[in-house]
Amino acid sequence: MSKAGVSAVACALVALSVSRLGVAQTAAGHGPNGSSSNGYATVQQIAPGDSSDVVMEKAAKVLPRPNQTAWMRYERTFFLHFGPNTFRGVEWGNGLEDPSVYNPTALNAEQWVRAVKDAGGKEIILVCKHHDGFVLWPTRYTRHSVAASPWRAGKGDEVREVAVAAKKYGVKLGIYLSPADLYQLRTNPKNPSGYYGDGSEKIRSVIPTDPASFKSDPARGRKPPVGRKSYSYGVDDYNRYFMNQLYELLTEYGPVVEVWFDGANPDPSVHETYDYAAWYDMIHKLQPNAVISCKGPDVRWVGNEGGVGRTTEWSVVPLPQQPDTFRWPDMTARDLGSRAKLTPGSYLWWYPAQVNNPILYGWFWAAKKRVRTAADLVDIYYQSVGRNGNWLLNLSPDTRGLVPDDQLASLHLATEVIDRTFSTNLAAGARLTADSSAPARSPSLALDGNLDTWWEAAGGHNTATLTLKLPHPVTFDVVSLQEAVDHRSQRIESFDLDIWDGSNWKTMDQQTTVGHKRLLRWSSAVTTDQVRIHITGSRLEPTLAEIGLFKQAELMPPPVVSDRDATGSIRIDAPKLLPVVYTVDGSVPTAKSPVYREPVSLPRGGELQAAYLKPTGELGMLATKYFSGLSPIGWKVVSSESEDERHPASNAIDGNSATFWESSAGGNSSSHQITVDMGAVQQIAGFSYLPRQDGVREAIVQGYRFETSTDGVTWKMDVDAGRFANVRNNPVVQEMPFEAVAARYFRFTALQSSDTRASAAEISVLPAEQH
Ligand code: FUL
Repeated sequence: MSKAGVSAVACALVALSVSRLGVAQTAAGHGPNGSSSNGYATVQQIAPGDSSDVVMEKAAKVLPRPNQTAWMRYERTFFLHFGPNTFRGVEWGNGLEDPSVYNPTALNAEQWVRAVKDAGGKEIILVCKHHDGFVLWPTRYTRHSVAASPWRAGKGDEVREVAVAAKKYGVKLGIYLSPADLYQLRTNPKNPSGYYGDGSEKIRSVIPTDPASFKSDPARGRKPPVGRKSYSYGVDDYNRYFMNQLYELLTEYGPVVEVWFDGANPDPSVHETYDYAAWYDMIHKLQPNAVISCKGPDVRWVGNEGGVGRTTEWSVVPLPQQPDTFRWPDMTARDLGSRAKLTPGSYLWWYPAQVNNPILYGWFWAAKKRVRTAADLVDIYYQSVGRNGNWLLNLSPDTRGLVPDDQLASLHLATEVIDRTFSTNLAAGARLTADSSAPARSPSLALDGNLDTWWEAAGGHNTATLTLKLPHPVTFDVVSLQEAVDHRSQRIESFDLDIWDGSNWKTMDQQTTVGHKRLLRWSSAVTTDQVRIHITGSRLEPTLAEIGLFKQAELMPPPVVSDRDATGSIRIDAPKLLPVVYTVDGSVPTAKSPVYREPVSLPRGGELQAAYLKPTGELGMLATKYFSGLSPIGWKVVSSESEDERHPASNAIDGNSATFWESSAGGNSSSHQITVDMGAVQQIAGFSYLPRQDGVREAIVQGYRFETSTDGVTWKMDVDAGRFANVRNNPVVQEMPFEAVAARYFRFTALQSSDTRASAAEISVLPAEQH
């Protein structure tokens, strides 16, 4: 943010005092909504008698809080998941891990941070402790940390190495500290004195606590680092443990811009109450500029891990109660902030979306996990940054402690496409006019490259028409719009984008919200010398801080690989009149790979990779698609415990990932079952489960049993009480290997799911020779 911007925001908030959550409250004498004299505030409450105009004005005058303004402009940020799970090839650990598993041979935090920097990343959020409870810095409060591992002979500090590298490369540091902690779980046989859920009383505790008297006398502190203070909270053992770790992270590693609290918990059988209010309070004292994300007041999880923001994405969100006492549940509904949601009594709060997604099909590296293609990453950029969200892309170092080349290659190519696309704003030099403008808010301010100056419609005008006249016709396929959110909140509710075709205006796109950034991306470019932005709905006078027209970088897009049909065939759609080369053995295609002529048959599973072959001999962008397990050729469902009439059991073996089986509601929630006859005996060594792919998180199976039989009468238990880790948040295909068996029938039982029903888009088996 430019200096001008900081002072403008500061001015808007002058005379406001900031409470625990950074809620701007007015000096004595002002109303309960924390509104300043011009009505702007960081929280507004809708009163029962408010007219719809008043509601709209309040919503349009909710400003980001000071710690959020810089964050919103980072746009591209990175996560880094690395820890015991990396060495065990799992997504979720169990708390039984021996610290000796953590033993990277070549860990190089500079390599991680350089990857972030080269990809235009402004921030790296490091997982400092995941759900397994292993601590990646030498904490004073448990031996279960890097200090007990062979890495750097127990002298290593992963957090320090990342913090030092981040500072060197000018990348901001964020921390992820998992509230769920399986090592500390009261029931963990490896740690019988675990704190999590130990039923201890809340007692006055000084943070930082003296580790020697952590249990016996927590009112005894240890000396805080120079320039830091001690704080006192009434907390139980686990919260004291957690806060001491937070304290270490927030006082010993330099500035921290984001603290990420995950809501996930692999073992909810043991209950622990998190003292969020105390955690937030201490964060505000130690790192007042940090945003608190996910289970916190400043940054909202977008609701999926697939990299998809809403096309209507409001950063102003109504809360049912005061932000100070709210517990920040996941907000996954489609509509979070439209007019219909702004009901009396709600508190309106700046709560922008963060789109987190892994570059692998999972958060931790494992040899088998595939990398998203550059084309996927570019799509995700448009679906996150381009939809008023920040993108949080995860990198996964392998067991060496290095981000592998395949992740770097994909990221590098995606970055090149994004950076080249946005390097030239084709609207520069154009003349922008508007049918109305507020004093000193002329349209030219939307073309000056400065987000802190903006065009604003004249008072009383909630619609507007802006016309961009270009000195010459330009060819573009991306339009970028940005509102002056740091100064005027988010207001635009709907707009049309028109181009002049020489004799008429032609509407190219109709969309809803804009916010910090909205990107329109078209499948074919248009050429024109006049563009019109028609703002058809706005909560108050609309603003635009910047407008851009861009042409997507001319890299050859990937061809489109179809689903595998029930007979095992896959088509490649290649609208460009160029040959397509492909492979099915996991290798990247080259100019010498087979040329696609007819559907490819992969009845036993595998990966298809394809790219256009240009006349120069170079390849275009890669499409890759993985097909799990055997095709269901000749399979049939023998029985299913129940099925919803719209989602029959046969959908689970139809080779179509878009349809799914769903058991009917009200059945026995722990035994929804499906039995399949594969028609002939096969050697199999595992099964795969593809969760429903429609974005709905209900009825996704989390715990299962898998049995096989050669005759449908005698059954062999292959896996009892198995679990899919993190499948609800990240519903990608789950492959569960087991010892090879001969089977003609299989029976899949859902032992636990995300509600009383069970569902499956596809269930298949893994042929034995693959393993
Ligand atoms: C989820 C976790 O369970 C995953 O393991 C990962 O850390 C992701 C960012 O959040 O909720």
